[in-house]
Amino acid sequence: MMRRYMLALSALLSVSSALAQCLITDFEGFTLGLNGAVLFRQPSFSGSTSTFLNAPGSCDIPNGLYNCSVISDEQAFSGTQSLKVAWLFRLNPDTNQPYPNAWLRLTTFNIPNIPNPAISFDHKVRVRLYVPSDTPDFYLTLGVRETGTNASCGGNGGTTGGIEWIGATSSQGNNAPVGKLINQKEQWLTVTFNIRCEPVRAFAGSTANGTLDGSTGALEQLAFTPVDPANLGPYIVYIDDVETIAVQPGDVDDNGCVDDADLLQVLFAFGSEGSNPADVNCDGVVDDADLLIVLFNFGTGC
Ligand SMILES: [Ca+2]
Ligand SMILES: [Ca+2]
Ligand SMILES: [Ca+2]
Ligand SMILES: [Ca+2]
Repeated sequence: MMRRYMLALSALLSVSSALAQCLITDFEGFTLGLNGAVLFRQPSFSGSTSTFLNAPGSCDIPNGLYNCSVISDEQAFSGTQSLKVAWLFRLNPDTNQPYPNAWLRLTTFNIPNIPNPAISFDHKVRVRLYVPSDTPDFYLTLGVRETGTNASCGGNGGTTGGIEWIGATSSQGNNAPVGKLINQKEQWLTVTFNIRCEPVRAFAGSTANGTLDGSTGALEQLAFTPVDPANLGPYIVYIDDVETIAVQPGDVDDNGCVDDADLLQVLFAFGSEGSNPADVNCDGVVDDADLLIVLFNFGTGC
């Protein structure tokens, strides 16, 4: 009986390790100045949003050219390097007015280094951001492609299948996703998308239907939607440590240990509705069910 249990357990572990959590990249070890070559393409790459951009071919910020997805050592969450992303929106040349539906689609599509990274939809995707004070506020949304890949985490997850938005509850001007508000400046932020918990909205492709199909796919894109589309920028954002992490029941702050810090987050958020990390059972409200999950798991991982 015990042996059968152990076999079942090891089978389960081997299945889950096929797409185990991972650090997709910390942007270390790449040549400084590489543009549009590591994880995310240049802002101008996607035809979905290039219309909205003042996007020259190159990245030369001192000379006013903002088309950057460059390896930089100006800021770093880990090590000495991160990815510096910079773009500028433009006025609609027909009306001389800002586009009310402006956004930037920053995609991993078949890029030379770390293309279409494979992820499990059962994990969280975590991104670190540093936003300089001059960058206007924006919304960040995660786009995943339903490729059903068998690749290991961070490997090439492919480019077939539809794309769903994770973490957007609405859209601006019809198609610009409104995800997590990013309005804190001059500090490293941790932005976490708990894929199974977040609202899902359809973007594009055959299986894009507002519901996650399958359990694996590719991290296809990040969407940057301006809070005020009339604010053309420039927008500068540093990205570091793009990773997936396991969902550990009761670990609200994702530090690997369920303790009184997690308990306090549930208590402070008690009664609140909508997307909230303290809603550990993902039912849209922070209540005693979440409290019980934290208490039952108290001490785990500590
Ligand atoms: Ca780094
Ligand atoms: Ca779908
Ligand atoms: Ca914790
Ligand atoms: Ca709940």
